Amino acid sequence: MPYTLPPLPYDFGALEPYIDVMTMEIHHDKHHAGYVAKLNEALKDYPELQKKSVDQLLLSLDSIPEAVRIAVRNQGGGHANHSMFWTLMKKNGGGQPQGKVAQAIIATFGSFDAMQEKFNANAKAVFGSGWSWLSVSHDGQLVLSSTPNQDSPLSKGLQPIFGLDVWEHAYYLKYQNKRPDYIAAWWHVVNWEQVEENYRAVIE
Ligand code: MN3
Repeated sequence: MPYTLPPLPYDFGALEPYIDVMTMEIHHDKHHAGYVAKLNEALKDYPELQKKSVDQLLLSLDSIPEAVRIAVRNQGGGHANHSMFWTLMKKNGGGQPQGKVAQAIIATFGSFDAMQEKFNANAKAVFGSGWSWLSVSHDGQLVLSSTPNQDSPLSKGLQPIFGLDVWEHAYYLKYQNKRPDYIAAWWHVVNWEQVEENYRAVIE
């Protein structure tokens, strides 16, 4: 199978108490695995598409045959988004960013707190399921946005460096209807070294 589920880079319980162990197990082993399986199933008769990375597929959705375009958008988006999401968290994470991404955040939004406030507002405002993102545009600018469902910023010409899953499956077992509490807790597990690496990979 061309697309595979990346292993979680830490134990299922590593993000406790902010993200509970059962949520992590189901989220990774069932939800993310499901996106991978359905993407492989959708592209089984498209060997040329299978040669592309999932990010490459999402960069040019218009060029994907119509018969599988929605599957690539949803299942491929789910695969790409979650593959990044796991790496954006770690045990004993949180705090504030350092390095170039921190400088860019201050230059763009005025302060880390101002960025965080807008990011959180976008996350809370997602109606139904979706994501809040910090991305880099083609001209190197940081951009905050949200996407519905599993849509990737890549399909909008943005390179995501940082994003939060606000689907209910990401938080419902522990936080139920209290999405704002989940959003607030999540900042305690952010892996800022990875965000810095993602930012440098785009701008350098
Ligand atoms: Mn999810």
